[in-house]
Amino acid sequence: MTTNGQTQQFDKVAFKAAVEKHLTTTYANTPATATSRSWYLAMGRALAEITTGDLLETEHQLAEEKVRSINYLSLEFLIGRLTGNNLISMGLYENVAVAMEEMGQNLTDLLEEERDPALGNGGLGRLAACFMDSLAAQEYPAVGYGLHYEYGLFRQSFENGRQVESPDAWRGLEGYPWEVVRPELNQTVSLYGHVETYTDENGHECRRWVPGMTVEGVAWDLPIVGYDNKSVYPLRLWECRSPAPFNLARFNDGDYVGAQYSELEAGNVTKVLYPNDNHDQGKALRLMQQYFHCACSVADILRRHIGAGNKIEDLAKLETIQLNDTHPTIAIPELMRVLLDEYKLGWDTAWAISSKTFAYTNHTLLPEALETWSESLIAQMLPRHMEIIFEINHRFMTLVDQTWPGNNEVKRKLSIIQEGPQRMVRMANLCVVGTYAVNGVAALHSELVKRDLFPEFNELFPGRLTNVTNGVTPRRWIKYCNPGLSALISEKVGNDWPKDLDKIAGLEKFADDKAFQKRYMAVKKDNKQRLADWVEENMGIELDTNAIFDIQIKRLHEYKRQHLNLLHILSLYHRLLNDPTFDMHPRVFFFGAKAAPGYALAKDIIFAINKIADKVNNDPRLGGKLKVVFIPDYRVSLAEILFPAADVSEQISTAGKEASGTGNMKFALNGALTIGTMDGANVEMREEVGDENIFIFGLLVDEVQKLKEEGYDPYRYYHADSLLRASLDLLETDEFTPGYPGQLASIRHNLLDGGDPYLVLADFDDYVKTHERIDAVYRNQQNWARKAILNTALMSKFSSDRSIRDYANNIWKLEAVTR
Ligand code: F55
Repeated sequence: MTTNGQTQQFDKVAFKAAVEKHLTTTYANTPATATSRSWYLAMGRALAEITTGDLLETEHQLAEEKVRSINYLSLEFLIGRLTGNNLISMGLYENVAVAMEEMGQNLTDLLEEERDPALGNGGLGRLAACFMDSLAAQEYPAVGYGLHYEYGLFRQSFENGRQVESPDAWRGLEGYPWEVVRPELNQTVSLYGHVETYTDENGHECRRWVPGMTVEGVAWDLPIVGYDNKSVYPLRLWECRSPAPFNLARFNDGDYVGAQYSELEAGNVTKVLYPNDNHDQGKALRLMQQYFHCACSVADILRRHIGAGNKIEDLAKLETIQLNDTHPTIAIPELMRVLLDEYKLGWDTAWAISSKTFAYTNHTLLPEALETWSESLIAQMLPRHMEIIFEINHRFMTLVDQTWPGNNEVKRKLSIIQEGPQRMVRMANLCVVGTYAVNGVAALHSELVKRDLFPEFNELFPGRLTNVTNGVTPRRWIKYCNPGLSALISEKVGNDWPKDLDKIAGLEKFADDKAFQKRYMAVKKDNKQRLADWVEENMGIELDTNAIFDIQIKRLHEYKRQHLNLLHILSLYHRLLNDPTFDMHPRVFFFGAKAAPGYALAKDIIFAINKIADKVNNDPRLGGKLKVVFIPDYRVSLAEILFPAADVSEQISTAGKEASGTGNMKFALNGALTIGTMDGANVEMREEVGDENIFIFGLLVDEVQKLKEEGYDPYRYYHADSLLRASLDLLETDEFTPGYPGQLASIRHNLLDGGDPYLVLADFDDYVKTHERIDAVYRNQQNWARKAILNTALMSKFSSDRSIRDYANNIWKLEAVTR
């Protein structure tokens, strides 16, 4: 691992002493008897001493200089392990490796002791983590605000092929070494109760919230370390604690005890991350999480703002708040409440401040993922907020009426309140009305947000709806996870590429260089071996690294179409066994995916993949040409092994459904070739790498819409395509579930009689043929190497540093501040 030019001052003797001190006094061990885990913890604490100091100094400097900051509000930050990454950012990787070696410890082994903090579901949470890394790397003043879940995303295991979930106590018994509790930042959060009218000292009639109960918000800071600079920003995670004994007494009084509290103990609010991605469940405890997160974060932003000697009227000048999807939307009425009821500002003043402070990122068009909350639930839990939402909507409806006089249709469509048997609050509409910028996450997605989701809003607020294409951090997703490739890149283009990814374009001129191709492919081979070793050790499956490693890793969802991949595997199985003329280069298909615990079909797809894997991997008739590996408990630390080892990246969502994708970018940066639809960021990746260096297939967005309008009939494809028919029919037999035919039939049933909502059958034939092209190209290793190199070389657009600069320049109007 190469070091940065400008490393932290490192005093090895002092560092070793700090590690030993933590080993003995914090973890009650001796160097002679300590386990690797204790050594890892002690090392983590010693490093955190450095970053905590830098964090406080950065905080102090930014407050003194009264600079503009971004506050990134997200219910999820899927940060992954911090130790290795922070060592790289601090420029201390090699120094610390030597120091630990002198104490008889191997750094690589110690890093394996860290559990992944899995405080997110998937792409949305991981994006937030990449963004924090890029904010710090470029020194854009920032605070990340999230929740301190006691349990992160569930751990996944398989029992007889079926997903089993277990709790993820990511902090262990000892606590997480990188976090520091900040008791002086505690907040009190109110819930329930009622709203009353009172007369203030000037004789004005005012409204105020009389809460029914309060809970305590405790701040935990994690350090986000700027790569090769001295800035450290906080990722501030709020933990909910039961009210103090004083409140408990009120609670027990009887006055405040309503049926509504019974199941909602304060200690439960931040117990667990909700495991749904792209699906809104509407649970009361989830709304409470959202409000708790927003109330603590808004209060902390105001504490910083006022505490630094600024006027409330200047809030939008100095602070901007980015809402990561609609999950923190309740921050808008919360800020309004504080400005109106606590700072006593008039509505127009308060609204001018609030609507110039917030911006919103949309991550999905899927109707089932667009959040709504029932009016009755909000009115019960947050009565004053419901009043404020009604007032926002009332004023907004007046504006709509001025623009489209008498048009009730458009009013119904745009209203924040959805009428019906029970009135619902549409959080996305509230966001569009209450923010100064709304962005989608890839060019295609942002166009669809304007064209299909919010066309009238786009007319009403011209310029408010924009695009910021997602990106990923090159520090974690190349430098840290792929040291072999990193060394090769540095040799050719110098050491600056991790903070200036445009430099990586310097590789382009080596794409045809035979010697370079060899070395590039040798790195790939090593990375495939690393993955193969992991699979052998953890799953007992032996793999040949000469095979094509074909990988699909992402949440399990119908729209992502893992079952299209599976049907292709079944088609290969069928051909290998039934068509003597059929030949293929050996392939290993890897999957990694968690299914939301309540998502039955997604779980059935996992079961089917596991069952098919069992059979295929042990069937001598296949001559070792086909292997299927479902990696259990897919998570960031496994992603770090998988992305560098891929030859082929599966990005096969139905066109128009995947907002962006970010795994697609990680694969291509690490030299995998994409097979993908014209969806999300795939479209822009094709623009960058050129059509010859990506395998595009399938229906386009407009073709999908047209086919659906005409009346899509999956049976048409079933009857017309014998390979498809044979593949689908295998699911009805007991080929993969001996003695139990029909165990995999739900997938076939969904695709045929269930109407195939994501057009799997319509794209099957093109998908199979495109895989045949991949097979042919792979046989020419020079040609393959050339394409792979060009993928790495031409992907610099997809650095999250560029995404953050886009936000900073076009939305936040934010300047970097160096320390
Ligand atoms: C989590 C919770 C809820 Cl309630 C809804 C959605 C999610 C979630 O995890 N969404 C998610 O991951 N969305 C993804 O965001 C990525 C980053 O923008 C995109 O790349 C990806 O296309 C999108 O599906």
